[in-house]
Amino acid sequence: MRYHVGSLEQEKLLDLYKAMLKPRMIEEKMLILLRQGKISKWFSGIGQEAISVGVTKALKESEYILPMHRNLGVFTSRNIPLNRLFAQWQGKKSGFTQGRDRSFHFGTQEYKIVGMISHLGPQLGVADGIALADMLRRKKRVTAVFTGEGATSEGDFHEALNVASVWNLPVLFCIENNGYGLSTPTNEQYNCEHLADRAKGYGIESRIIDGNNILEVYAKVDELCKAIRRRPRPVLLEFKTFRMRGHEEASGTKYVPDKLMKEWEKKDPISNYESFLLEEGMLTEEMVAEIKADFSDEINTNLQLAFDEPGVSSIESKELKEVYQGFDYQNIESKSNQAENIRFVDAISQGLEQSMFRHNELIIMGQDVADYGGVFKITEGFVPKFGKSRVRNTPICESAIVSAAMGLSINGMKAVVEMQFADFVSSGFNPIVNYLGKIHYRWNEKADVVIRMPCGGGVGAGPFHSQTNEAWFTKTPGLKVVYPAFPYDAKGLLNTAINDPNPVLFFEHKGLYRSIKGDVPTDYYTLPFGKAKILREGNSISVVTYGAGVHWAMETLDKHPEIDVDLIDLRTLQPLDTEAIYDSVKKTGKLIILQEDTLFGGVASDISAMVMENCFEYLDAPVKRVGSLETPVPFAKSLEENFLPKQRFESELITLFKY
Ligand SMILES: Cc1ncc(C[n+]2csc(CCOP(=O)(O)OP(=O)(O)O)c2C)c(N)n1
Repeated sequence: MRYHVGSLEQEKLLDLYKAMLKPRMIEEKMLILLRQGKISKWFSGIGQEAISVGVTKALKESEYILPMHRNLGVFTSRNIPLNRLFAQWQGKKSGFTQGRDRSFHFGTQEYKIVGMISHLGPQLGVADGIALADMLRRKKRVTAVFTGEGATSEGDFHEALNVASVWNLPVLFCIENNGYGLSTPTNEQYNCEHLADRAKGYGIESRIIDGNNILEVYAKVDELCKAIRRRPRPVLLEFKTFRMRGHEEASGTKYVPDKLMKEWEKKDPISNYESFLLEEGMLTEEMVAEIKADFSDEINTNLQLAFDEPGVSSIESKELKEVYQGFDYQNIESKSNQAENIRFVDAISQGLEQSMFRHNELIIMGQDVADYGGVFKITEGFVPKFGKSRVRNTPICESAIVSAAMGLSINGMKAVVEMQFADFVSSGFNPIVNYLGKIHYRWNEKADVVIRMPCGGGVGAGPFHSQTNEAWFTKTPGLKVVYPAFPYDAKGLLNTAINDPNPVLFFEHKGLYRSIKGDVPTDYYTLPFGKAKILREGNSISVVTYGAGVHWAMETLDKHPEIDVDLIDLRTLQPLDTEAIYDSVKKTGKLIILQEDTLFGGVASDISAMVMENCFEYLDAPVKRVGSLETPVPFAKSLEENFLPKQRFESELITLFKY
């Protein structure tokens, strides 16, 4: 292996050596502990240390780095105290996730490290968002993100590179091409010569770097970082290297030809570099022994600290509480008494606009949201007021954009993402439920993101533009779900959603956009989450519903003045105002829940179950759920009418009344 020292001083050369040796020695220790059953899984980065170390050392400490599962060298090069790392791997409290997530699945703002989720790809879009925040604040910084060659096959890789290119974001995309993705060799993973060649297709620069040569890694990345800080832009790096151990220790390397192993053994980044330094007289055998003895002491001392720490115990209330970031809701009332009678769509637009004035670091992202104003015209006229850097048109890549919103939040900004139609959220589902929804519980980081969801049927739009998919999200701890039915609620709740540092799915029924009007205060105001609204009061039945269901219920009830009901509009589904529901049921003794969504596994089912569990003695009739037919949303008017639950609600209401 050839080493070009260039202008690097001896001190730096030795520093790089030590920085590679430390993770190697930690790993060797971990492999022993693994065999002794003292730690669980281990994903080895042995043989790949030059990449983690070279990249981290080229970055400034203020620059974010997003490592994967083989990048121990990133963590050690950022000088994370070893006892905390060891505690993390043992699921202990002084780790970074309080025993809630394993291995390298954590981040730390203190060290500007944002660890992976198991799904690999979303990391890349998160890096885009972090870099976007730096760019918008005119901070000349680089964000570095890692991926294996296997994960480059995920859509997230393509989306993230494309977004970075279109927005010219200062991201260093680092592919560690180590020959295998689990057992899959590169020729079954991709069909081009070099992954670096793909950069051309995205219109970005790339380099191929010998990932086993620390001086090549460090020098090239350092030079690139300086260039990117001067002139922000994305760059794709392909580090050629090899995975010397199994995917994880238990899975072995049987499928790797011996010849390959032997070839790469000779290219070991540490032994080669050590020999070079010895030959050059910059290192002596005594120094090597001394460095190793010091590291060995450090590792053993810190391991002991971690082993001595008691295991975590589950305090249920704490576990539940920390799924969400604490939010000190401020009730803000409209300053003036002025109100206007406006449409649902206008109320949302107004809330969004006033929030943009209120939060200078709030960014709106979505397809066609800039000059075009979004397909529903909610952001019409925003560009002249806030500029295109804050009202951002995105390519069609929901996953990367949700991930980028996550990145904006990590870097201290706020984001509102407009799904063009709620149906398309399925293309961004993974980062919502796995990244945004879980991040606070995992490592105490907020996801200050609102996802606006134009949803719902009755508009003759067929299976892919009509769904109301709130139950995909109410199921996932960590997300908040808001579903207003009136302009007043829509504006106030949207403002709160934007203030709340937790991820909020904000459902806006398209059918209500232009059909429902109401008096809405002209000024900014907020409304609390978790407070249902009692729209009508009566004694014979409790009707619980939300969204378009509220209007269907009102229409139906208007036809039947003989049925006096409590009509409850839930307004938010997570948190859910169970108290309002229980209080009403205890009074009326009968409950019917109306939802637009298909019935099975929906919100109505859970409310029904909760009422059975908590108010059984008060019930005078079985709880009734009414929802859409268990089919996709059909297109033809007659089919859709029968699909939707409005008519069934009327007959079920009468039946329940007579029960
Ligand atoms: C979305 C997703 N699919 C599959 C897996 C299972 N899995 C975890 S790592 C891995 C291989 C990754 O290969 P590569 O990206 O090359 O990284 P390497 O492990 O080689 O460093 C697979 C298949 C996963 N974690 N996430």
